[in-house]
Formats: sequence, C-alpha cells, structure tokens
Amino acid sequence: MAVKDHVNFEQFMAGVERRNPHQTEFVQAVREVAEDIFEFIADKEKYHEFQILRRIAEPDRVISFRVCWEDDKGNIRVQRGWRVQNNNSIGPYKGGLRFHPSVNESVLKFLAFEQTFKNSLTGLPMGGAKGGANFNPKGKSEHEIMRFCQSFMTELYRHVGADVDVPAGDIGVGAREIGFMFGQYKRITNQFTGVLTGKGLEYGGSLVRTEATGYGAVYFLDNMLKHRGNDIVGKTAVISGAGNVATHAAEKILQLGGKVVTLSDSQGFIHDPDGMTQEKIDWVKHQKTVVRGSLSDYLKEFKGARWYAGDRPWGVTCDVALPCATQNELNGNDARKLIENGCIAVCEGANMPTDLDGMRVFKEAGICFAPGKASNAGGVAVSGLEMSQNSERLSWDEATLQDRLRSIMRGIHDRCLEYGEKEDGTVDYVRGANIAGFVKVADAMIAYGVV
Ligand code: NDP
Ligand code: 2IT
Repeated sequence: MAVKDHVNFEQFMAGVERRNPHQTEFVQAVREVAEDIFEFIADKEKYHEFQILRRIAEPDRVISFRVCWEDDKGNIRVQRGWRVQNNNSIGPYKGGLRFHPSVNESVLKFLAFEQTFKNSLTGLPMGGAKGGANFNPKGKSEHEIMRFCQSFMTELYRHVGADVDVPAGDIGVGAREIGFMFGQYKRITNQFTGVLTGKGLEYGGSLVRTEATGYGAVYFLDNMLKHRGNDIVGKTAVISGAGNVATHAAEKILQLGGKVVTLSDSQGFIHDPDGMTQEKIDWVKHQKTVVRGSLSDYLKEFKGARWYAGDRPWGVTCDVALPCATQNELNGNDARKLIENGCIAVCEGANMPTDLDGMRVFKEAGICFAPGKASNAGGVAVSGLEMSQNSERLSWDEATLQDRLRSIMRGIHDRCLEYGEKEDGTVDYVRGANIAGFVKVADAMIAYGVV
C-alpha cells in the first residue's frame, strides 16, 4: 500500500478545534494526549495508516435526550441528559454518570475520551464512555432525586446493557442514585443484570468499590514515591474535594502514615493544621452523603481549623497534593505556589483537575506528577471486578478485592514506566499513561480494519 499523507500535530489539533467549536474541555483533553501520541507514532506507519487517533477523538456516538420530572410542588422540570460512547474496541463501554449543573456535551466528551485511555490502562476489558445530566441534586428532596433518576433511566435503558455499556457513579451520583437507576432499569426490562456498577452490596455491588478511587490514587502516589526511594510516611498532604474520591484518599493517606491538612468543597476549603483523624474524615463523609451540607460546618465540630471561603487549598504548604474535586481546579499559578512551598508530588484523584498550564509547570519543575487517567483508575478497575463478579454470580471477599486493587494500581504504574521512563531515571507519567493507554486500543482497532 502506498504511504499516505499524514497531518502533523498542529494540523490535527486545528481539525479537532474546527469540528468541536466551543468544546474547550474536550479540545484540552485531546491536546494533552495528542502531543505525546504524535511523537510516539512518528515512526510507526500503521497507526497513521489506520487514522487511529483521529478515530478515537471522534466518539462512536453522542446520545442526547430530554429528561422530564416533577418537583415536589408539582412543577414540570426539563433537563438534558447524555451518554457519550467513545470507544468499545477493547470491551463494553464503561464510565460514570455525572449530575451537576455544569454538565454539557464538551465535559462529557472529554470525560469519555479520557476514560478510553484509563480503562485500557487498567488491563481489564472495558471501553470508554461517560454520561450524565445538567441536573443539580443540591437542595432536592429524596423523592425529587428518585423521580429524576427514574426518568433519566427511562431513556438511558435502551442504550446500555451488561455487555453493551455499563455506567457507574461520578460527581453527584453515588450509591443512592445508582440504587434508584438500577431499580428503574430492572423494572423496565424485567432483567437483573450487571448493567450498572457501584451498586449496593445487597443487589450485586462489590466490596471495596466505594473506597477504590481514593485508595487507588494513594497507592499510585505511594508507588511513585517509592520509585524515587521515598514514601508517604510523615508527608503532609493537601487534598481538594470532600466527596467520594477526596475522603477515601484522605483515609488512605492517614492509614499509610501521612497527614492530611485540607479538604474543600464548592464553597471553600478547610485548613486543619493538626491533621485530620479518622473521626474527622468520617464526619466529612456523613456531612456530604447524609446531611448534604457545607464543609464549613467542620469548624463547629473541631477546634483549631480555619475555613477559607471561595478559595482553593493550593497555597497551603505541603509535601504532596491530591486534587480530587473537578476539572481545571489547579492552574499554572497554583502549580507554582505548590512548588515554591516544597511540594514534591501531585497525584490527580479527579479527572483533568490540572489545566495545561499547570501541567507544564509541574513538568518543567520535574516533580512527580500522576495524571488522573492513571492515578484515579482504581474506581473503574473495581467496577470492572464488579462486572466479573456479576457475570459469575458470585461475590469476592474483601481481602481479594483489596489485593486486586493494589496490584492493578501497581500494574498501571509499571505500564507508565514502560513508555514514560527517561534516560536520567525520572518518569514522565503523563506520556507513559497516554502511550500505554493508546497502544492497546489502537492495536485492537487495527485488528478490526476500517469500522
Ligand atoms: P462527589 O460528588 O462525591 O464529590 C465531588 C466534590 O467536588 C464535592 O466536594 C464537590 O463540592 C466538589 N466539586 C464538584 N464540582 C465542583 C466545582 N465545579 N468546583 C468546586 N468544587 C466542586 O464526586 P467524586 O468524588 O466521585 O468525584 C470527584 C472527581 O473524581 C471528579 O473529577 C470525578 O470525575 C473523579 N473520579 C471519580 C471516580 C469515582 O469513582 N467516583 C472515579 C475516577 C474519577 P460540593 O460538596 O460543594 O458539591
Ligand atoms: O471517572 C471514572 O473513572 C469514574 N467516574 C468511574 C467509572 C466507573 O465506571 O466506575
């Protein structure tokens, strides 16, 4: 076959920008991956020939739908829901659902694109997808949440399935919402199958899934530090977020001998110089999943802490930082502050929390930097194990799952080394994760031919 003309990186990105106007988050996520991939495939004709990156950066499909529900006063409310099925070359589509007013097509396309690489990195057979709605769960009653979830699933059910697409939780979607959606799926289809993960233990959920993302991120951090002859013992950690990922990351830091001095929510951050105890973390979990109130109430419960309204925690002196709230919550200035204050490692619990400028600053400073698609993959990995358990209609014990999570995170770390280790011994985890995630998906796509 004759060698075809190839676009270069800038021409490729110009095309992505032209085809996806105003989708800034999606373009950002593609740019961050494409830079490494273009360099890697420069001398690999087959990846050009099959237009692999061009195809991964075009979702298989974007499904968008209306979600009508009735609030407690009887008003009819209308939201927009989506499922972005990015790529199913290595397994059924898999990825979370996000309910947050900021959700739009760009955000879900970026998340589905990232998920494709992340899921590949886990070594498990899962494709990449993401979905959600521009629904704000804050201040809604249990009944309103239930009616919304049921209405959302009444459309989503026709696009998902245990061997087709398996959604899970993300921002604003936890055990409660998964329960309502699973109940509705079962009611509509009359089938009890593993169509969602993150389910309750009584109806097919997996032990360790709740903790997996935060714990996994800290295992990844530990692997990074150990690779440099260091560890978490005695390290001071600054964490953003106060949700599923942040609280479990805090808990694991504590278990491994570190000290956690901050958590944050959308209203501000808490600085507790004495360090958080398990009791304090349990209070935060309760406050966010049961009371559903502000993190600022921490001050009423525990002495010695301060609340910084409307601010983020990156100015607090630390050894390690874990952004675990949302995308683009850490910019170039934040990154410079962290480095000036002596931070030696940043491990992303959220998806794309560091913007492109922030990543550049970390890269130039040569600190350990773990991109979310590698370091927060523990959640979807245990989701993959939940799918395996559902398929064999068995439940594995906690020790087995904890072991599997630890070894999957170690496997991801080692896959990053394979493509990211430099001659001077330092590791570019971003490059490592991008390339290792890409290769498996790309080779599967080549095997299928032009589809
Ligand atoms: P939760 O809904 O449990 O918690 C989210 C936390 O982040 C809350 O404290 C919330 O504040 C804060 N937050 C959300 N949006 C914003 C915003 N726009 N600005 C400031 N703060 C914000 O979500 P998760 O912990 O599940 O998810 C956190 C991140 O981790 C996301 O990026 C998600 O995609 C990623 N992730 C989650 C996984 C999982 O298994 N759950 C797996 C892998 C990645 P408030 O309480 O005020 O709402
Ligand atoms: O971003 C993510 O990896 C998740 N929200 C978890 C997805 C999943 O399918 O468990």
